[in-house]
Order: sequence, then C-alpha cells, then structure tokens
Amino acid sequence: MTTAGADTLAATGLQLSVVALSQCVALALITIERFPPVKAYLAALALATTALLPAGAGAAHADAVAGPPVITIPAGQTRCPDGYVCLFRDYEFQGGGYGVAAGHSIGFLGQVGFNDQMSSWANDSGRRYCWYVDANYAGDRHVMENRYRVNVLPQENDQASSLRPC
Ligand SMILES: [Ca+2]
Repeated sequence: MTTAGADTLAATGLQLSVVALSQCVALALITIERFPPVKAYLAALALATTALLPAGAGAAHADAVAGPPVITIPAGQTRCPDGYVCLFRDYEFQGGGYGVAAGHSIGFLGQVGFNDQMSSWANDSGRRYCWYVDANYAGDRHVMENRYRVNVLPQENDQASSLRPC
C-alpha cells in the first residue's frame, strides 16, 4: 500500500468517526433536551463538532461570514442580516428567532431552543439551504432558495428540526 493510500484511508476513517460523533451528540441532545444546564454544555460541544466536519459534509465553507455561526434575532426585527439564513418564530418574520451564518449547519435546532418552532424564514446567506422535519437532516426536506422570504405552509408550521446548505 502506498503512503498516499494510507493517508486516504486515515482521512476517511477520521471523517467517518467525526460524523459518527456528531450523530451521537445530536442523539444525546434529544435525550437531554429537558435538562437545561447540560443542554447548554452539549450545544456548545455540538457546534464545536460541526466545525470539525470537512467542507464536503456541509460544515464550514470558504464563503462563511466573519460573524458568529449563530445569532439571535430579537422580536420585532424582521430583517435577516446579509450572510445569514434566518428562522422566525411566527409568520411574517415576526417573533424573533435565529440566524445561521452561511456554510454552517445545525443538526438539531433544540441546541438553540428552537426545535419545532419555525413559522417563516428568510435566506440572505448567499447560498441554497434546506430545512428538515427531523433532527440530523432526516425526514421531509424543504428547499430554502437564496434571497427568498417564505411563510411555511400550515402543515409545515412548527416542524423544522435541522438545517444545512444543500
Ligand atoms: Ca420536527
């Protein structure tokens, strides 16, 4: 076996173990959702794990903005800052919510206390995103085109559990 082959194998192994770790953390988060202090710690851990994922897995990309990976949008602010995809608690971009910086993913929105909360979204991230009905990008997938602002359909209301570039 050549050195290059060994390197490729090692890289693949690392990638698989990071993905497995990420999924373990997300599952643990679902379990631990009801314990806020532990939840806050695990949320930080999960974000750190996401940052470790290679670019191909939908984590940090070259077009990521310089700001924080997740920002809070206060109630009353309907604008989504450039470079972010924004999730709002209520229809018509009301009720506040969260912005996720371009290139970043959230495998479980419960990490930021926003599981099954989203009623509208605005994508000003510069790239296409998708939100998913279940954690870990599972369940029904819904496309969020760049520069669109959308009230979700009634049957999609308060369903979003994860999102990532797609
Ligand atoms: Ca859900």
